[in-house]
Amino acid sequence: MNQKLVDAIADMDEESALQITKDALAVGTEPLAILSDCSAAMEIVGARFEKGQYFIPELILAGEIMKGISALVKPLLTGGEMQDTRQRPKVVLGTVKGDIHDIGKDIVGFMLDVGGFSVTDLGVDVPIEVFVEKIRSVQPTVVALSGFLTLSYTSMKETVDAITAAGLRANVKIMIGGGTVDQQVCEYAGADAFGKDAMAAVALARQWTSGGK
Ligand code: B12
Repeated sequence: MNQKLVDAIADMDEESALQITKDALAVGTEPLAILSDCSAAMEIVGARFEKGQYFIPELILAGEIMKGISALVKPLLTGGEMQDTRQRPKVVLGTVKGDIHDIGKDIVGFMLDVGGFSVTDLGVDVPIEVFVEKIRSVQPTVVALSGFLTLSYTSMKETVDAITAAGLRANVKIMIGGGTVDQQVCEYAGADAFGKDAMAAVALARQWTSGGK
């Protein structure tokens, strides 16, 4: 772990966090190791928020720092031979209704993209009917639902129920993830699997399709 990077993010020092990331990438640090440091730092930010040491502005700033770091890391992950996008297995991804957290979702999205999938990202606070409409039009093999709030568990369940009611459940595999989502939430929501991080999302998508890289 790069403790300096973790501390810079956790202490809201955006300039240092970006500089440390640039320096680390320049000396060949694994981009995934940087993302893992980011997750560790966000844990600290979340804990400080819970203790009342940080407030919403800090959460927003932490989100901005994460996005800045992601932008530096992403080009290094997308290098290499890419498949023709038309042949890629399709994934429809979004943060469920009522939830606007998108940092984890975006990481999942770009890891799937790099992993050889064609990702349709519906954004955040995605209404249930939008998931249903997009599954109908895009015809993905995989649906990925992200959520970081406890109330998102209900949105996940309602989204899966609506997909079933629309007669589309048999056509898709559904994975969920984000925050405290676990196997229990997966069973409650009626999804097929939960993934703890973006690597798990890629592994599941590969398992469910013969595609990917
Ligand atoms: C940054 C942040 C925000 C930012 C979000 C900015 C953004 N653009 O996303 C802002 C300020 C907007 C925000 C708002 C709120 N937040 Co907030 N937020 C956070 C914080 C600090 C970090 C979340 C994050 O981005 N982590 C970084 C990513 C990279 O995390 P990660 O988990 O490692 O991501 C991986 C996995 O989750 C997984 N994954 C993610 N999605 C998916 C999907 C699939 C399919 C799979 C397989 C895997 C997967 O892959 C990711 C990459 O490896 C967390 C604390 C925490 N520790 O999580 C609180 C936290 C999630 N927020 C919380 C709260 C309470 C709120 C607010 C309600 C605060 C308020 N009073 O207004 C609002 C809610 C707004 C809303 N309607 O959504 C609580 C949730 C508590 C709960 N159980 O419901 C937390 C846990 C903080 C806390 N400890 O109290 N927040």
